[in-house]
Amino acid sequence: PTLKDPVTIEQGDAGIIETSKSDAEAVASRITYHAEFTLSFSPDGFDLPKAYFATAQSIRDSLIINWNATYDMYERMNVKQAYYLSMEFLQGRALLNAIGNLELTGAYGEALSKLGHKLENVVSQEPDAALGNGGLGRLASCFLDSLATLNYPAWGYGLRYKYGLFKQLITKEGQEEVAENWLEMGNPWEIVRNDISYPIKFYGKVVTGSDGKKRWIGGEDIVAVANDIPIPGYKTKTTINLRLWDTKVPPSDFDLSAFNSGDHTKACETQANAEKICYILYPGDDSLEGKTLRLKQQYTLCSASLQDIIACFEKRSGENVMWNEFPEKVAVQMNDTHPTLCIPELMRILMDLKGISWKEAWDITQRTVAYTNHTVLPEALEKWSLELMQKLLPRHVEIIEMIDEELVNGIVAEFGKSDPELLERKLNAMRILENVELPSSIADLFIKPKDISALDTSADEEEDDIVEEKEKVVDLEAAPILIPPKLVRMANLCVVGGHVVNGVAAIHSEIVKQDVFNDFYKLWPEKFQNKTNGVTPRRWIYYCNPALSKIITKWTGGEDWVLNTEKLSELRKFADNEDLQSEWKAAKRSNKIKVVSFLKEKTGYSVSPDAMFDIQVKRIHEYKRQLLNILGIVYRYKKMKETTPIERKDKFTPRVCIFGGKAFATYAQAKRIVKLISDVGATINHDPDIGDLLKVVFVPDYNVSVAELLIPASELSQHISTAGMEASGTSNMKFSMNGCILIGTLDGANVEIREEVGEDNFFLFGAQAHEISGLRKERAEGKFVPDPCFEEVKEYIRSGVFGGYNYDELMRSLEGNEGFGCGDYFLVGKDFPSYIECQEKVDEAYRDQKRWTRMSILNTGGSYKFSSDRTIHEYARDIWNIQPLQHN
Ligand code: GPQ
Repeated sequence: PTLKDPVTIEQGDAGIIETSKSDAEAVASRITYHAEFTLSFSPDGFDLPKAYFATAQSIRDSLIINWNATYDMYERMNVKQAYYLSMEFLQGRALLNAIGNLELTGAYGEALSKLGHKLENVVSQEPDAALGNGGLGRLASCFLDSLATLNYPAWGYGLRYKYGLFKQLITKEGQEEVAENWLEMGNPWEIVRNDISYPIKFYGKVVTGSDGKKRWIGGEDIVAVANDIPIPGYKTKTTINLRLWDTKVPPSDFDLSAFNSGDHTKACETQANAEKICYILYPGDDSLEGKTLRLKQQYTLCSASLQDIIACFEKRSGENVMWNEFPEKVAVQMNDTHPTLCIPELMRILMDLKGISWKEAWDITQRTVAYTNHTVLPEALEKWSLELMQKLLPRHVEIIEMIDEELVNGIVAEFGKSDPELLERKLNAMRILENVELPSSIADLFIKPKDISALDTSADEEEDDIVEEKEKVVDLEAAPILIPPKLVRMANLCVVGGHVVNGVAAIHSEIVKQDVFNDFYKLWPEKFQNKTNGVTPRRWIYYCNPALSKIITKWTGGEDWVLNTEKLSELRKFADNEDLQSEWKAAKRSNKIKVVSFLKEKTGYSVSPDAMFDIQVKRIHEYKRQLLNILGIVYRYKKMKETTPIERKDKFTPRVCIFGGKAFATYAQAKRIVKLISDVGATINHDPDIGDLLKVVFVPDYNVSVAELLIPASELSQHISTAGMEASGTSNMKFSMNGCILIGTLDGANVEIREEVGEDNFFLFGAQAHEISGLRKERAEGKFVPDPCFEEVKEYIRSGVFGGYNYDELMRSLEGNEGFGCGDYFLVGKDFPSYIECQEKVDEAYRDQKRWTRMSILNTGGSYKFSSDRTIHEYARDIWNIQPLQHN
């Protein structure tokens, strides 16, 4: 099976199929061909890592054929295409998904076994592509899967980070972070396109040419190079593209004379400067750190992607480029505010490079871009220093200032000048620029002391009165004056510059309209939409849970549920069927047994597969309230210790409580929570009084692949954020699909999941979103009286039962009235009693296994709404206006 014995191939429905030999033989010869000629291994007896690379290379051939066919079709048909811009794509592994989507699982399994390997061992060799932090990045990846599967003409654009999300170690100190060099062994999926690259500029200055046109010159120049990752759809030839940009110094910029004169460091400096832009995935998750590098990353994504999109539009337009038709061919979706610079960048390109007027460019931009909001946490709404942006992107700041000025004029026109207070409130809420003086014609309306920002030294110093004012105030105060920094509010720019703003779950979209962007909503109600998130049923049921998939296929009468998720609802009518129930339980048990070995291997702890698997896996964040979960466990443990051994067995349902998730490296409170969980585990898991009644395990380095193992084995999962704070959540959907019952608050997509699966099949507790501000106020006024059980559990932790670490600071955050770091902002104390009570109901329900299995079946049967196929159809119809395009 080498070049002497070439493999003849033919296009099947979704890939290459060997004609003259059996599929498995053809596949085996392709694998050995790649082992020998692509990777230069000896084809005889290659080890597991090599088997992975050769297998991936062989499937990549099929993907490339399909990728090219899909691309050619888009070119030929010149249809409207959507572009999903995201700073994160949390792809996970690709091999099993690719083989399965091409319907070659059987052939590959057989071929690999001929070559001495098991398919499942080969696929687990692949490192996770972790170019994302959590939900937002994984959503982007689920969307790509649905787009390809549903044959929508669409691409993803992102950055090719050399180091993905850090690897998490759990040591005696708690969480430690290690760099994740996922590309160390090379990446068989990427196709480097050295011929597709675009110039990117930073710094420099703006000059006006003799023709009156603005030009951005000087500064630092780099190039962005395309790396394409083919994304195969399920059972379709459509293979779309995830184009990831890598940054390099322009070829002509290498400082040869510096190198020749011996200054090697200087010669390599520009190289390193350009390359470091794509070194690391910014580890921020729902947090904001203003860093030049991050802004460079964001601009690189926006500029390279738009240049590419525009080049494609021009090419497909031929001789006659009609710019006003751009929005009829292009839809750009901004995944949160990270790609906001798309707006001024599109304006810049259209005006400065294509000679289009402001008015027309603004119309085109607005009709092209749309914005998805993923959080209402105020600290996560990105704001950039105007000063930093001015230095790095001077032309964009001019454009943003113009947009802001037009907005201000629009607000004045709308609200008039008769009520200065109302007008001022509107301007403060809606302006893109914060702490930046208003044009004097408008500022004069407000009879107030001069705007503090006029004191900024960067203000126009030629105006004597301002300088005098500054001195006067400084004298009067005799203390340093805090000058509020001038900021650019990216979310406001998105709302103003895009034609649609959407939230990611029904309750979240309401909060977006009624609270976060209420002033905009009142002005432009038609801009606001909801698009409840979804997850791909391919990765999150079909591939990760083959045991359950077989049962679903059997009881729904075929595999079409993988594409038509509504078919899952047919399971409902068999929820009480004893045969289904016993098959269902057996599948869950076999998945649990896999997790038992995994936990043993990763943590050393032995757990029983007979206990209830109770899981909370997600980024560690105070608002997600892992602390509530672990306090509940400690309370349970304390009660167990207070009970006689016989009573204990009767009273408590055995549980294995599993946690997983990464804390942002500098988020001290989140790291304390990780430490507490692992300390509690260390004590309880070694307590002979407790045995299998309770185990607590923190799984290190939670990622997509670990999720694929844990979720199918879960029985109870926790989605217990303070109501109103989790925009949607997406793991809740994955758990429910896999027959796991949720315990949760009325937050994010929990609300809709509960509606779909039925309230009897969801464990609900806690305060509701509309009550939260009142409850916080009550606390701040010192009126909240915590339940004794809450005081008891904190006291127990403080007493040192869980080792020598001082948990006082962590416990104090749950006490007091107000302030950062105390005052229980996330209302753990308020919800604690109802959480404990609800957990007792969980115990009771689990003791009745028939009832539990019924609830489990009804969860899977009620989860079909949460397929990302449904979500993508809605985006395509309501925001992008794109149609599916099939290969014939
Ligand atoms: N989300 Cl703004 C992230 O994972 N990272 C972010 O930076 C922001 C949001 C999540 C959000 O917290 C979840 O509730 C959502 O389910 C998820 O985005 C996808 O919409």
